[in-house]
Amino acid sequence: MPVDFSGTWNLVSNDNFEGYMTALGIDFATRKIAKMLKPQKVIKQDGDSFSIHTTSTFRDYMLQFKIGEEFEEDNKGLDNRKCKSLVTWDNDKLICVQAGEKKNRGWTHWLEGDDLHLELRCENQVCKQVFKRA
Ligand code: VLP
Repeated sequence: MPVDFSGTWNLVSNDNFEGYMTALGIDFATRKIAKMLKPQKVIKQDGDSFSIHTTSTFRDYMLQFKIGEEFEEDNKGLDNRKCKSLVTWDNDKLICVQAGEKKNRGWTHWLEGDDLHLELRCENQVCKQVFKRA
């Protein structure tokens, strides 16, 4: 039985989001707003099908995927770059590789105790986010 990420999660910590956003080429004004946000994630997991809805007072981002099936990701409202994205399991970690213009782009989700962890990677920058159940 794989782990179940389903639920509503609130951001409690966000290390080096600034570095990650800069690597993505997000402009200064947008970064200033974005780093103040406390996004919420609503994750639905049904077998190999996932939806991850990240919401905030500023912008929302909806991602839907199936494990092992590459898809076109548009990153609309984020950096708006298109990627070929692929999510796979690595033991109990969910790993996404976002192939495109930016090197080393992707993310990893895992559960640790009662917390949801997210590592966001772009080029040489790593952002570490922790969420608690709402
Ligand atoms: C863009 C970069 C902030 C900053 C400007 C807008 C949506 C894994 C994955 C599912 C993400 C979140 C990416 C955040 C990139 C910010 C608006 C913030 C709220 O999550 O859960 O897509 O990639």
